[in-house]
Amino acid sequence: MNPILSINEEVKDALRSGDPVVALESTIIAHGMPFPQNLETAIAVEKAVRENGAIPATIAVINGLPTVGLSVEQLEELSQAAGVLKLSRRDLAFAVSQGKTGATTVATTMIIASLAGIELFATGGIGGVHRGVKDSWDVSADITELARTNVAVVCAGAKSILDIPKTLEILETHGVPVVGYQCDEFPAFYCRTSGSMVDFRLDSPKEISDLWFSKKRLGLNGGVLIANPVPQENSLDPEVMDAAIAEAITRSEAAGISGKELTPFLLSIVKELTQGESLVSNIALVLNNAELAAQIAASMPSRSRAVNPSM
Ligand code: PSU
Ligand code: MN
Repeated sequence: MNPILSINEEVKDALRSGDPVVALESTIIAHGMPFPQNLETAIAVEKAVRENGAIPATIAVINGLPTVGLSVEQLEELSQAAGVLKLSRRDLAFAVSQGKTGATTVATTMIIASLAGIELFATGGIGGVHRGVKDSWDVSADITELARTNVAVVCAGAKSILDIPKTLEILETHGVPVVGYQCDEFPAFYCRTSGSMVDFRLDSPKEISDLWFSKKRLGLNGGVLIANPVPQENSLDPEVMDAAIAEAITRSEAAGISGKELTPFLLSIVKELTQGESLVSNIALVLNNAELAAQIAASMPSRSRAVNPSM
């Protein structure tokens, strides 16, 4: 059975001719940033991908149809519509069968990108192992997706709303290589350091695409996580961020928040406590990741780009 996908013509053409394509997620638009910065960023990120030699494909589920390469009208709708679902792997079949509109998380963007034959994906931060996991068992489905789906994900590390050492441990268990781009430490989203080391440091987009190609030739399933630190001029003070995150966790516990609501809740409190500053940093790091993902995609040998035969 062919996957049910809508892929825009430009992306389809690029995939058919083996040109570089970069997938982009939509949870960041619908749930990660306020309007109008979310829409402005979504448009700027697509432009950054183009300027660095690749075709952008923002992904979401629109009225039940997994859509690869959103139009400006669809971006506008996602950026303002109330009631846009947050779709992780668990939620995808429900949304498709019920004709719902939803933003895709890292996990679901990977699934849809992979169905379309896209191998590179840029985001802000991934989900992972939450602090307090021993009681809550809260581990993001992003982790298990990285374990199984063949998409390379460029991120700025993970926010320290997560337990970063445990997140790296479980990535190791699942055999997911964590690459630091021009860095030795795994970055903590707004901050360039986290105290935890990456597995491998690579200093050029070409070396990252070589690693990706080797993984494919070895038949190793799963993703690669590329950690790209926020630009120095946009990084925030780790102490200020730690205090905001500790406060957010305290409030989430007091309010009894759990499950898929937890990440958006923590993100909104951190945003509130750090006011505009964290938003500026967030926008800068997403743009920075889009640029790197496009450079990696553009340095891949064309033959290594998969084209889904069902398209
Ligand atoms: N972390 C961030 N910003 C985000 C997310 C995580 O710093 O926007 C979003 C991403 O879409 C990620 C999702 O895939 O939250 C993870 O949610 P959960 O922890 O419920 O799996
Ligand atoms: Mn969770």
